[in-house]
Amino acid sequence: MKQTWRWFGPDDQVSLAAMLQAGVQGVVTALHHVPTGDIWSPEEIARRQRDISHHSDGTLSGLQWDVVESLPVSEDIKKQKGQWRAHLENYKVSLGHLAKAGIETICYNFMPVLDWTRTDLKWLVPGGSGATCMRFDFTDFAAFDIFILQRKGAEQDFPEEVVSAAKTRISAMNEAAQQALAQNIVCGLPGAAEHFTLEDVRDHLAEYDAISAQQLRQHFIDFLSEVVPVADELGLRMCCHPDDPPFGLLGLPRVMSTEADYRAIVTAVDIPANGITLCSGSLGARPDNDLPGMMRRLGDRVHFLHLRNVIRDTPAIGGSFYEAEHLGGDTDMVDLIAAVLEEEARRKKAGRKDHVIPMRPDHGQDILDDLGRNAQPGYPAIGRLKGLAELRGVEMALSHNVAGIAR
Ligand code: DNO
Repeated sequence: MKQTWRWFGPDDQVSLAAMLQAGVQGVVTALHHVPTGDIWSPEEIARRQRDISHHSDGTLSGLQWDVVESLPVSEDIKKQKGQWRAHLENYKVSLGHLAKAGIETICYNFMPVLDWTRTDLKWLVPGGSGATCMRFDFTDFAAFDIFILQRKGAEQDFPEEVVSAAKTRISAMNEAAQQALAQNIVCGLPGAAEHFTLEDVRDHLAEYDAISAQQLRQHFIDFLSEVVPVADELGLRMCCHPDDPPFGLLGLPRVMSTEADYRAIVTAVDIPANGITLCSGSLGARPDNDLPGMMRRLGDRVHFLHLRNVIRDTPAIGGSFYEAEHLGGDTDMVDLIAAVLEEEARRKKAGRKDHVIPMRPDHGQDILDDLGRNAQPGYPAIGRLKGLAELRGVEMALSHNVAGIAR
């Protein structure tokens, strides 16, 4: 695996030097300032590449931009309305510019309206260490949906006991707590392409009333049919990030939550450039997603890995979970990494030039000096460094001859 790291650009509180100290080999970033749907110009791409290859004092960092996360797909493309055809053309032009700049791996998602969703950004990790992490609490989410957003029909989307727990929860929250909850959910977490108000969310939801999951999947396939042949021609690898969390929210359609969803998409446009971001943390929030198995069965198309773990409160689909230590959650990370190494060995044998798969330690708990640093939620320096070090250790141990995996 190539050990990469998400960096939000020069304003990121985590410096290039810190990344090098963590042993990072490559960078994952995006032009977050370019509005979704616009073209990424060669100048802006080159400027960001320079931000990565040079420290602020002008000396070389030895790092390069390996993966785009994300080249966002506009709401218009997802809904096939408004400017969607122009956005599609712009997307292809941006791909051309990225290819010219030598960046080959392009991550994106096809989640309607909201990118990743959490209710709590600083939840105390159980055990009393004082570390914090991100959490998705189903009752809080129901409280938001039913009582703050006041979405029509929301109450019918939750089991009765969750509705009544949400009622109790909301009445115990003061105005500030309610605002903080809404902020966490709709405001757009780091990397999200859009930052919405409650009103914006209501407007978007109304537009999705007429779009079924089947139709959204068709829009997705239409997008891929246009974009993937271009990517293929340019020598790029596209990789779709799963829904996070991988179950329905706000009555919206979801089409990238399960192995079956992934299979439908990769076979609909059956060329290698149409690939997957295997995000073990997002997918792992559902007990029926078998991550090592998915890697073994879909590995051929996995162009990018997000390695992260969660602990689920319940075995039900669509419940609460929190972000655990990288080796400590419900996904068997050692088995998953073994599956990755098997895939890399297969690719190497087949002579594929992409036999080293870029991986980033996804998210991290806030520990030690992270507490109080106020870096981007989910993207602390030390919590991620710890995750990366652990993942690297697993890879090294499994790759060692004594473990019997010939690479
Ligand atoms: C969260 C991220 C996501 C991801 C996008 C990809 O931490 O994994 O925001 O970048 O969904 O388009």
